[in-house]
Amino acid sequence: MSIEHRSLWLAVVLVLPLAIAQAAQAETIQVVIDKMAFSPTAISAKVGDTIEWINKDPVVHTATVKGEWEVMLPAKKSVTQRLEKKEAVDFYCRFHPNMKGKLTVD
Ligand SMILES: [Cu+2]
Repeated sequence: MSIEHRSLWLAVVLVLPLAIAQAAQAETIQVVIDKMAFSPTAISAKVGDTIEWINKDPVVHTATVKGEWEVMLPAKKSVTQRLEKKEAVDFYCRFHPNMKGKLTVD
């Protein structure tokens, strides 16, 4: 086996499984907004995961954590948000404050 082939083989054996393992760890969590409600209302995630907010309603919503952050959710659109830090927060829609949920990022 030539040196080039050997290093290629090492890359496949050593690096590829690591890359696959890391990709498998970060998840995308779908949260659907339909008929003025978040679903699910309790979201459990890990740092590095992504939330895909899917707004099926014909009106704009937000996912707002008071004093922290806000994601605008345009009508009939999806928005992704990468979770960068650990937190346990209540979120709501600024325009329809009765729309609520809880997000826990570990
Ligand atoms: Cu709303």
